[in-house]
Amino acid sequence: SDQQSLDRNVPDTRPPICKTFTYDRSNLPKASVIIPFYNEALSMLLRTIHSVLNRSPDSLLNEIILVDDCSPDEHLQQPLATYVKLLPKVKLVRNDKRQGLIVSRMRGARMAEGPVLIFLDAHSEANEMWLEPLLDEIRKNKKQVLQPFTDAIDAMSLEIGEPGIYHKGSFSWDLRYTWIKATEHEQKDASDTGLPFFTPTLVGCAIAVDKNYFEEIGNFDEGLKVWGGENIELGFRAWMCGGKVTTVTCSHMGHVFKEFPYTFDGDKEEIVQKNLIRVTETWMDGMRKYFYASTRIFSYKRAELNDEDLQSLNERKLLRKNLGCKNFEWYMYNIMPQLEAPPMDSVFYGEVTN
Ligand SMILES: [Mn+2]
Repeated sequence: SDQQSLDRNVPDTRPPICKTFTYDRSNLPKASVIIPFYNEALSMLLRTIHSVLNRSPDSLLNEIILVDDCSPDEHLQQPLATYVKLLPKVKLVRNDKRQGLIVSRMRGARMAEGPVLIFLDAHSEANEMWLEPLLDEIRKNKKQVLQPFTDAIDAMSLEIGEPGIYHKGSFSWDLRYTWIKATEHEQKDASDTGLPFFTPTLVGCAIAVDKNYFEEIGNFDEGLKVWGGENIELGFRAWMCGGKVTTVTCSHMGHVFKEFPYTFDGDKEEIVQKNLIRVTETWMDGMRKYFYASTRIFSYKRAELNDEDLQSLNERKLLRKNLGCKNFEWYMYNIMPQLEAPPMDSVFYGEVTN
């Protein structure tokens, strides 16, 4: 019950300029933090919860919603339920069966009472003053999807590492998430000014967004199963449909980058491939050809889509039309010019496998 005693000294990884900023808390919207988990180590989950409770001003934290995606782990049953009852603001709901990360996040989002949603992975640690800079950005402009700056927590020692240099979220033509290094002047600018910088796609482990705006642009695409592609899809959608995607330099969040980010029921590769096909078909217009050229498996899987898949895909295409979103070429030229089109006119382009 004594939260302060559970706090530790962590390295404050924010750029020094951030420590000079002040925020008028009475003017900031309140946040609901949504944390889905599946068989997370209890200690890691509690580290996430306590860091949010300890490092968020009471007046700005509406609630923390834990969504158990049907974890069989015993520690996460009665022991967690009993412990959570001792904590202020923490709600625990459990899925009857596995729903995956994306659907679990949306379950939390629908319950949330705060005007701002913050989706957080269950293996995170919020750093000092993590919340105010995010909320202040949303106060200034609701039509954006934000992420804090992510510091890696070492998966073995569980220590928070030194902050990395500034990267933006990108993707390869097979729609895997990649990082691109910000240019030297962008890096200097970010650390000197503490101002947010734009990013083409989201890393996905922590996302902050105005609840109404998120609903307006179609929430997470719940046709994406379990995990995979949702961070790229949301990046495309926000940019192409009149919003923007930003990394908030002064908000720092520790995160354990796991080898397997989320546990799957079923064939992981196949689920992710189908998700990526869905993202491609919804958003990439004529540039889909580069995606399909990157590996032949996508064409095979595309042929396997059934009527139900195609119907739900059409619903997303309709959403895109109704929102009056720009085309993918606009996105590539304006937001992601660093990514070059593959050499389709060369003799061969593609993969080598054994
Ligand atoms: Mn994660």
